[in-house]
Order: sequence, then structure tokens, then C-alpha cells
Amino acid sequence: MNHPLKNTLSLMLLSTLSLGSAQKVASPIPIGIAVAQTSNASLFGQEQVIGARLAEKFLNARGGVGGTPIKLVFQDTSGDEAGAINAFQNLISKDNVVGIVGPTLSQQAFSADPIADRAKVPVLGPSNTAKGIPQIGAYISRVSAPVTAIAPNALKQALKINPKIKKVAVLYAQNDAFSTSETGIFQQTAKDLDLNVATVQKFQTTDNDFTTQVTAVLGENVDLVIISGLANDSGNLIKQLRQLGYKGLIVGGNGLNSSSMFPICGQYCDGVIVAQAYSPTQSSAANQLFAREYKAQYKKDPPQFAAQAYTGVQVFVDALKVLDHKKKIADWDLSDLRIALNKQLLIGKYKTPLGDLSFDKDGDIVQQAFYVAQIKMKDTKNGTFVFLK
Ligand code: VAL
Repeated sequence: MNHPLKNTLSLMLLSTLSLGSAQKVASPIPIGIAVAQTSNASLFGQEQVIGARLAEKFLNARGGVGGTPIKLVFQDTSGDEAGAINAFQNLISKDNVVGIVGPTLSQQAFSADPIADRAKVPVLGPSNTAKGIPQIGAYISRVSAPVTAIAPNALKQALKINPKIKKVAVLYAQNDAFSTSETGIFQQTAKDLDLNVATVQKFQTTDNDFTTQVTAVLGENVDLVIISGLANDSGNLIKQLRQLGYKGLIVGGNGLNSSSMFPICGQYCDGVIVAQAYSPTQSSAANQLFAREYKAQYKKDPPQFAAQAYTGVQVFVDALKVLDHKKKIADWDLSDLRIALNKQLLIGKYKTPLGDLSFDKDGDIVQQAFYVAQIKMKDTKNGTFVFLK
């Protein structure tokens, strides 16, 4: 049937559709922050909120994007997949952000990132270190160096401290994507270094009692224990290992890279070796500024999760500045800008608190330097990461 009304109707439909997509970019420019502000993962997320806020304040004080300020829009992801998906959907469809820094956990990224990827909204993972994150899609990149780049450094440092290490025990959270990814690298590196992996023990990130695993480890008489988990579980595991008599070295993974877990293992955190993607002493001008501002406000050195979240916001702003030179951001169509922003951020070079960085073709961070620190506890709650040479 070729009724004239049919053409009118389809024209109306077409114009509604194109009106829908002709959304302009809001001013101030909204950037989404989807991190774990609640749940156990908030031990990392709270540091990320601080880092992102510092970036917002600092970058806006220096003119934002060609005179237009940015505005961070926070959506709490909590610690699970559903929370991350919900936060991403809100940021994409309700808050109309230009891009998203988040989520906190790799476990969440594997569920939420595909949603942003399909909507063509650029995502910068601020702390997702599992293998395969940037490969989720063309719109997914990260400023958090992967387990492959970080984890081996901690083992090499443990051998430097005690060259006699031969027998090791490995423990990991089997319900967490990052932990299973990281333990794979730890186990491979241990073999490459000619260490004997005497036992591999599994646990859950929700576990509180590790008696079974600790008993198995103690039975093997190992010189080194290697743990991949999140903060709460790993902190309790370390505490129980020490309470039940383990005396050797402990290497913790990225989930132990937060002073928020000091109150969990208390004095037993002392001596744990953790590799780092950030050092407060990193000599770049960008880091000196960031570290100074952080210290002035929080009276301690900035942690890795804060530095990475700051970097995520900065990368978006630096890339937006380049696009703003071509056409003022307020004049862009939102969907066009999101696509252009993703392209631009991947080809840029950035001077950040993590040092000079860029991205590879997949969107994985190309970063110059990594570090290893050892926890030094002052009392049962407070301590520091002491950077090792
Ligand atoms: N890096 C981990 C992850 O990718 C945690 C510690 C944030 O899930």
C-alpha cells in the first residue's frame, strides 16, 4: 500500500528519531564517574572519588576545556555487576555524560563495559587490571596497567629480599575476575623464576574464615605466600596466616594496594610486599602538583587508586581540549562527540601523575615505570607503603 499518510508518518518518525539523537553536550561538560562508593569495593572506590574530585577542582581552576568547566557526575556502582550496569545506564541515558571513568572492579567491567561499548560511549577503566579489559570493545580503554605488567615485579622484589625462597603457596579469590587473572600471572612468574608452587588454595571474596586454606599452607612449610584477592578478604587472610604462625614473606596483589585495608589486618599487614603502578615520588611536574595538593588536603601520600582516577579524568579533559579547538564542545552533537572523544583519547599523549602515558591500539595504557612497596605499620590502624629500590 502506498498511502500518502504512510509517508507523512514515516517522516514524522524519522524527525523524532533524529531529534532524539541531536542532543547537544551540556555545559558544564558532564563526565561520568562510576565507582564503588559503597560495599567492600568502596575501600578502593573512596580513594577513586577523592582522586577524581581533585582532578575536577584542579583542571577547572586551570580553565577546564577552553574556558568551559567540567562537571563530574557520580553514580555509585556498589561492588557487584548489577550496580555497575545500573550506574552505566544512568550515566549514558539520563546524565548524558561524554565519557565514563569506571567501574572499580574488573569483575564489574566485564558486565558493564559492553553496555557503554554498544552505546558508543568511551570508558576509561581507572583500576581494572585483569587481562582482556581493553579488548571488550573499541570504546573501552584503561589507565590501570594490567596484571601482566605489575604482578611479576612483586615476586622479583621478594626474591631480592630473600634470595633463598624456593617453595611458595598461592591463594586466590576464585569468584573474582581480576584475582583469577592475577594469580595466573603470579603462578607463571613463579615457575619462570624456578620456584616450586607447593600448593594453590582458593577462597571467595566474601569469605571471613580462612582456617582451611591457612592450615594447608602451613602444612607445606613454604618461604613465600602469594595472595590475589580484594581488600577485605585478603586483609583477613593475612591476619589469620600470621595468627596461626606463618613467618615467611607475603606478596599481595593489586587488591592489597590500599591503606584502607590496614585496619583489617592491623599490625599483621606489616612487611607485605605490593607492586604499584604509581609512586608519590614520581618526578613529573604533573605528579608533583597532584601529590602536593593531595598531601595538603589529606596529610598523607596519595594512593595508587586516587592517582589513577585523577589520571582518567585528566585524559578525558586533555582529549576534549583538542576537540574543542576544532569546534567548541557546546556546539557538538553528543553522540558525535562521544565517538570523536574516543578516537582522540586513543591517539593522544598525556603528562599525568602516573608519568607520561599513551594508549596502544586496543586502548591499553602504555606506561613507563612501575614500583614495588612494602607495608610498614605504625600501630594497629595506621601504616605506609614504603617504596623499595
Ligand atoms: N585491580 C582490581 C580489579 O581490576 C581491583 C583491586 C580494583 O578488579
